[in-house]
Amino acid sequence: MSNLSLRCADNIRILAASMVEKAKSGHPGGPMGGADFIHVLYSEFLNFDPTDMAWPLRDRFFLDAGHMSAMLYAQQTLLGKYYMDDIKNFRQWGSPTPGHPELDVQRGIENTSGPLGLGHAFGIGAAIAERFLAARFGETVAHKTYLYISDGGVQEEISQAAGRIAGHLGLGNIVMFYDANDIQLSTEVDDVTSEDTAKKYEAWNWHVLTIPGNDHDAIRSAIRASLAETQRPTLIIGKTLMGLGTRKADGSMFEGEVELHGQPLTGAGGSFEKTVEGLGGDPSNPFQVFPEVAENYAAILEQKKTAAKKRKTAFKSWAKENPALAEKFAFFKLVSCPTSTGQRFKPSPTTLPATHPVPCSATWGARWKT
Ligand SMILES: Cc1ncc(C[n+]2csc(CCOP(=O)(O)OP(=O)(O)O)c2C)c(N)n1
Ligand SMILES: [Mg+2]
Repeated sequence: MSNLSLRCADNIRILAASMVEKAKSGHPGGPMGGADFIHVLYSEFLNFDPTDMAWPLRDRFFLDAGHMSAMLYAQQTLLGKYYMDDIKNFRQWGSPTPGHPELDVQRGIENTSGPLGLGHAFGIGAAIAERFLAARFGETVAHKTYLYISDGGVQEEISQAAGRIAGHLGLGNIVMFYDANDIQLSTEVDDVTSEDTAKKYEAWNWHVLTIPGNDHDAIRSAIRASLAETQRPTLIIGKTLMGLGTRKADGSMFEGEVELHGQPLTGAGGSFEKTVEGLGGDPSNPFQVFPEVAENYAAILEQKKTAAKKRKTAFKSWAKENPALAEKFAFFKLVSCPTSTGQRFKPSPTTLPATHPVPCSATWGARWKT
């Protein structure tokens, strides 16, 4: 695993822990353990256009574990979608960073989450919709759907219904990462269940891989193997470490502890200062993006834009050659679910309060100056 890749994940860990510490509430342990997966996914695999976040052909990322919002906000901050002030105001009334995420496509938040299992079901539904469109318009409109779930989520009953139908339909467009840190809320997973999650999903016709979930190379290989599997959904069981990088006041490690689930590191028995220091940050100014991480993400954003532009050009050629289908696709793109009165409506772009503008890509780099 490269030092730069790890440095990016450590930056996410520091920002997530800092948000919770400043808010004096939230969930630092899950985000610190999941930082490796989310960084590798967003930087190397997820296709989207940073200048056009609602682009219909973008890949989707559905977070099931809403309590891990700090991880997603930290990731989207590196991608230029939050100002540093936004994440400094984590969990504050009226801020765009509520404790559990709320739909905000312009900032890369594809679903509202909090009730465990719901993100699993949203993701499967979206993947079915994607296959529905691909069946009518061809693979030119295809994209991937990524899901992120945790111990509590895979146990929820709604997840069984969603997982079963995804396997039955052979939704090869799904890649779900399971953050298996063996801890859930106030207990160890073994204390409440002895279910074999791998076998359960295999029985539903899923392609299941088990990997060390904090190892960047293992994550890369698993995502590649998932993308190569087109006939079944993939579950990547990532054995992660809750609160990776957390230290105690004497500098010794304090990882994998149940207490790290839902309170600031300090309250849990760790030391915020020692943790930030150990992860290579500055405890007196922890809300920072390291220069090399900023440089890396600036290059990543350029790559995403270039790749999206290429895809958009290909789509335009397809639309020119298939005008009737293109017109129909535009219709599908514009309509949403029927309302209770049976009328169809056009979804408007997510409405954002004027006081919380989304950073625009032209000002990327200036957005952290607060
Ligand atoms: C449907 C539902 N029931 C209960 C909760 C309360 N809850 C929040 S997090 C959690 C479990 C956390 O365990 P895990 O998903 O493994 O997250 P980790 O502790 O590893 O961060 C529970 C039960 C919830 N969010 N949704
Ligand atoms: Mg867990």
